[in-house]
Formats: sequence, C-alpha cells, structure tokens
Amino acid sequence: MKKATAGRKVERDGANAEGRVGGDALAGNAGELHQTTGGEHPPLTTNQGLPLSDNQNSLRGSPRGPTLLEDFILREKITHFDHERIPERIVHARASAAHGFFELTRSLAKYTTATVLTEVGAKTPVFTRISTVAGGAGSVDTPRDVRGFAVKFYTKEGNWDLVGNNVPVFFIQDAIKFPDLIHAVKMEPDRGFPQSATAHDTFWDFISLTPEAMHMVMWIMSDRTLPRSLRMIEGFGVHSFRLVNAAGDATFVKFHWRPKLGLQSTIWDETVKLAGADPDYHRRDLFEAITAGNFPEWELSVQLFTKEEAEAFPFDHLDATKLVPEELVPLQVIGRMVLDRWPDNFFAETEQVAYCPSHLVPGIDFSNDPLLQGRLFSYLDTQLSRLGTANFHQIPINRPKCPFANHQRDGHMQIAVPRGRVAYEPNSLSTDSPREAPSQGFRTAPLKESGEKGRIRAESFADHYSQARLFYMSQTSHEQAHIASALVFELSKVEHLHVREAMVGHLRRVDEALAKRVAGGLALEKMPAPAHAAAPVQNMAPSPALQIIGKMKVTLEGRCVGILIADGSDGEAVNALKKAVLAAGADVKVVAPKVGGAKLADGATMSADGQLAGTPSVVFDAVAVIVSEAGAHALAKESAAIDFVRDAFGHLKAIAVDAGGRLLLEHARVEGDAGVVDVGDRKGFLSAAKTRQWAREAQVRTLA
Ligand code: HDE
Repeated sequence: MKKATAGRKVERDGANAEGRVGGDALAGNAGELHQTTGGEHPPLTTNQGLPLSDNQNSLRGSPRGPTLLEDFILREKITHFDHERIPERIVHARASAAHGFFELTRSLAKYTTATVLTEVGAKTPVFTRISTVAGGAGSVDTPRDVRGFAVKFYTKEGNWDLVGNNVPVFFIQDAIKFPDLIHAVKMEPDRGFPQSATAHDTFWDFISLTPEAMHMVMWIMSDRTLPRSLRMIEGFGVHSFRLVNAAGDATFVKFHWRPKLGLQSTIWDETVKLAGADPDYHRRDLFEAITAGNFPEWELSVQLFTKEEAEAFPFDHLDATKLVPEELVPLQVIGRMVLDRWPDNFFAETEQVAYCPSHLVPGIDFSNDPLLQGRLFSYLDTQLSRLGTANFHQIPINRPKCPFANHQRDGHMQIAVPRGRVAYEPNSLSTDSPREAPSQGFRTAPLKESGEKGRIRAESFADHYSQARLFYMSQTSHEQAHIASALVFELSKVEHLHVREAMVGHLRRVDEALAKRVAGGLALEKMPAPAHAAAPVQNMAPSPALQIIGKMKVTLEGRCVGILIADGSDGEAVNALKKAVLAAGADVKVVAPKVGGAKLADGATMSADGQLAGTPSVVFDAVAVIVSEAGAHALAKESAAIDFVRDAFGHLKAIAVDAGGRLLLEHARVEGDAGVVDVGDRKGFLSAAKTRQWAREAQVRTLA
C-alpha cells in the first residue's frame, strides 16, 4: 500500500526511482511527459463532480493483483464509454455539417407571412448538414451517391427545416416504397456488402421493376453524384411546398440552393481513387475552407407558380419524380446562406441534429405530394428511435432560438423545470401559462379535397420516361458519355442477366441511342424489348440548366493546385507559381517525396504540405511539376510520381511543367496537349486550370 501511494506521488513528480518499481507508474509517467504545461486546468472529476487524484491506474487489490469491483471511478468511466454510440441514421448516416446564417435579399411578403422570407437584410442562424445516403457513418465521403442537403433555420417563429437533396427529384412517388428502396440499395443482407454503392444486384433488380425511378436514375448515373466538394453542389427542396400570405392565399413553391463557387463534379476514375487517397475528402475540404475563412455560400432561389399554372404543366408537380424546368418557371433569387462556423463537437451537433420536414413556420405549408406526406411521419419517428426521447428538441442543436412553451411534460431526459400548477389548456388558474394564438399561430392553408378514397396512384403520375429523356437530352456529349459509361459500369456489377436486360429495356424508352450504347458496353447479344410505358413519352424542350459542364464556373476560387517538387527543384519558379495561383483565389499545396521538404537548387529547404506517396494528384484540381533533370530521373522510379502525372492527365487536369517536369511526363508516357503548359506561361496555366480538358477525354479512356 505504501509503495502504491508512493508510486503515484512519483508519477506527478516524475523523479523518484522508488515509484518506477510498478509498471503502472511507468505508464502514468510516460503519459504525463506529453501533457501541456501552464494554463488553468480545472480538476478532472466524475460525473458527480468528485475530483480525481489518479486517471492512470484502476484500483487493484495489490500492485499486480485483481481490479476491485469497488472502483466506482473506473466503472463510471467505462459504463459511459460503453454507451457512447446512439443508433446511426438508417439513411444519410455519413455527413458533415456547419453553422452559418441565411440572409434574405428579396421579400416574398406578397406570397407568405413567414418572417424568414419577408424581412430583407435579417440574418437567420442556420445549421446545415450535407450527407451521403446509402453508407454507414464510417463510410467514405466519395461514393457515387445522392447528397442530402438539410438546412435548419432557427427563425423568430420557430425552427424551419428544409430537408432536401442535391438532386431535384426522387426515386419513388409514394412513401410506402421507401423501405423497399433503401433495403435494395443498402448492403445485401446475406453478405453484408457492398457498402455505400448502387452497383449490385438488389439495387438494380428493384430499380428495373420500378419504372418511376428512371428519371432519378439518369441523375444518379450523371456526375452529379460525384461532387468535387460539398461547397460545389446544388440543393433542392424536391417537393412542391406552399407559401401562404396574410389573406390566406397559397402559391406553390420549389426551393433551390445554388453554390457560389459553381457546380463541379469529379470524374468516375478520380472518385474511385479519391476514396482510397482520402476517405474524408469532403469533410476535410469543408473543414479546411471554413477554418481558413473561405466560407461556402449558396444562393436560395424559388420557383413560384399558382394552382392554375400547375394544371397546365405537361406533368404533375405533386409527383416527386418530376422537376419543374426553370425554362418553364424561372428561378428568383431571394437570399444567400453562408456557412461560417465549424461545429465545436461532432456528436453533439452533427450527429444529434434532428431534421424533420414537419418543422415549418407560419406562412409555409405542405403540398399533397404523397412522398412528402409520408416523410411528415417518418422523421419524427426516426428521431425518437435515434435520440431515444421525445425531449430531443431540448438538445442545444435542436432547441429553437425563439421562446417556446407548451404543456408537453416529463419524459426521458427532461431538462426543463416547468413551474406552477397548470399543465393544461384551457385553464382559469394561471395568468401566464401558454395559450393558442389565433392571430400569429400556424394555420393550414385551406384546400378542397374530393375523390375516391383508396390506394390509388393518380393517372397524372403515370409518365415515367419523359423527364428521364428530358434530362438525358439536355446534357452535353461528354456528360451523355459519362451517363452511358456509368450505366455500363453499374450493370456490369450485376450478376443477373435478366436485370441488365430489363434496365436496357427501360433505357429504350428514354433514348434509343443511349440504350444501344449501354447494350454495346454490356455486350448483350440482342437488344431487349422496350419496357412497357403506361403513358406516351413526350419530347420536352431541352433544359441546359440540367447540365453540370454548362454550370461549372470558370474559376480557380475555392480550388487547390498541387506542386510536385524534389531535391534540386527551382525554388523561384515554385514561388512565382504559388503567388500567381494564390492571387487567382486557389489554395496551393507542395508535394515532395518526403514531408520534411526538399533541398532546392539554391540549397534552401522547401517544406512540403504532403508526402508524395500519401498525396496523389486526385486531391488537386490542377498540378505543376517543377523538378530538376536529376529529380525527374529519381522520380521516374517512383510509381507514386508516375501515377501523379498520369492521373492528373487522365483526370483532364491542367499540368504546368518545367524542363524536368516534361522529362517526368515522358517517363510516364504522357504526351501532352493544350492543357500541359510551360510553367513560365502562368497565364496559360491559370486559364487551363480553371476548367477541365474535356477534349482530352477520348484520348485517355473508352467511354460507352
Ligand atoms: Fe429522407 N429520411 N426519407 N429523404 N432524408 C431521413 O431521417 C425518408 C427523402 C433526407 O442530415 C431519415 O433523421 C422517407 C427525400 C435527408 O439528418 C428518415 C422518405 C429527401 C436526410 C428518412 C424519404 C430526403 C434524410 C433518416 C420517403 C429529399 C438527412 C435519419 C417518403 C427531399 C437529414 C433521419 C440529416 C433522413 C425518411 C425520402 C432527404 C428515416 C420515409 C425525397 C437530407 O426519417
């Protein structure tokens, strides 16, 4: 006993040889060496506030004896640890989120009473969570997947959650199909894979039997599901909602978020390699941008239309598999959202935030979209399961920032301490208990309903191919090739031939040429029969707004250029390029064979931001190779260096080179084109780096 006490004492002093007798004291001592010194550290306590004298050793019967049950400190700590996890979201488990604000720039007072949409200049705090859908919480950031785009507005009139996606349509028309869709896309239940991928039998089996999914299939096979950055995606409310004004008149509304940095995607081969290079690629990118003060920003736009206008549309806007082309109903910009603060704690905020489409404010109302109607039930229910209590609204990230009061009481984890005798309404015993507020309270906008009760899908929901065709026909030829190739890739992973054939049968309804390309890519022996179409396929006017390439901003803002150096590199050339790139708004990172840096031609050492083996060119938007002749010869023996330049070329990126850099390209058998620029031609490089070298693609891969 005497010895143990002495041992602990020694640990603190880090000196007395007597204390080193026990291995425990040694471990404790080692830990201590790395602790920061100085500062005002509060004492470490148990959850009951008991200060701890020793956080390195559990209570043992003797120094080498058994641990005692008596050790309530050990048990409290381990018990809490054992319960650290809560059920992850069944979908959208993997995400990153940030705080920020929404600023209204144009009033919608004519259409709504919601102050968040009427008070120009007012800044409403928001918390925005961007997620993948299919993978678990620990899955990679860059699968081919839809991104969730959920915004919680903490308005003066209560929390409004706009829970959308980065694709404006959905797979299904009716909520009752959602569990089937998700079971089909998730890991197959007998084998537990694939994680976070649509490229497997059960997904395509379900899709091939669900014609209403074809429009969304075109979107997910496009590069929209391969975003370059979460800062470069669009967001959509998907459903039609209703805005309601003071007179009680309702106008339909669709919400759109547009990124200030422009829309940008990666290409498939790059995405696959990114998953290995940095599983946290999107989270890191968002974190780094926000902590560097480069706050991501989106414009909020609305499409407004009346019931009468909607009746003239050649589709039913209450069907979530349809979008309203912006050529038909133009977008009106009404405000901007800026994300300017990374959460303090991932679990407390990003994990515990609970979005519900049913969280809205007076002046905004639902539409009859049957998918939305189902979601109004699902989210509240899922929060109860995930957060374990009906009091989840009391968790700081979920708590409204406006006053709220009602007679809901008690329950697990009740934090509030309500006072008084009265917990009901109406009552005559209290002068200050909360009461209904007819003038300012939420009212459902009236809507006349008539028709037959039953499990009936409206006939106006029957056209499953026209907008799939609209989407495909609106793409540039590069994008069409990517869609066809993605379909070939995914269906090639499907083992069942009849599923591949059924999908090609659907594609024949979308576009014959597309079906032919995919059938060719799959080497189908004969063309399958076209799928049955319940309604005639319409030819709609192409909508260029549905492209990515057309919307990519020619800019280096928010992008990152990687410069590969080695011993003997020309420091002046590196610094001059760095300066030019930074001035163009991009970030620059130096990559060298060793992270400590390289010895430049002038003898100085330039430190590196990344080691070559761990920093492939996929993480950059454009690259430069500035190396000496000897450096090039040395790098030619490194497959990481060869991959660096070959991938940059294959991923259609601009490459700046000096003479040594060109030598490395030769070793890598990269022939060069207009996107391979001399490092001295900084203007030429910057202009090539602001876009992708689309013309190069045919040279580097065979697309379907
Ligand atoms: Fe979701 N969805 N969803 N969803 N969804 C969830 O709620 C559901 C749908 C979306 O960052 C779950 O809190 C049903 C469409 C986002 O926390 C769950 C249906 C759209 C998020 C749920 C849909 C979305 C979710 C799982 C068919 C785009 C992440 C965890 C009727 C408009 C929110 C949770 C976050 C999350 C149900 C379809 C977007 C189970 C039943 C359409 C962005 O409640």
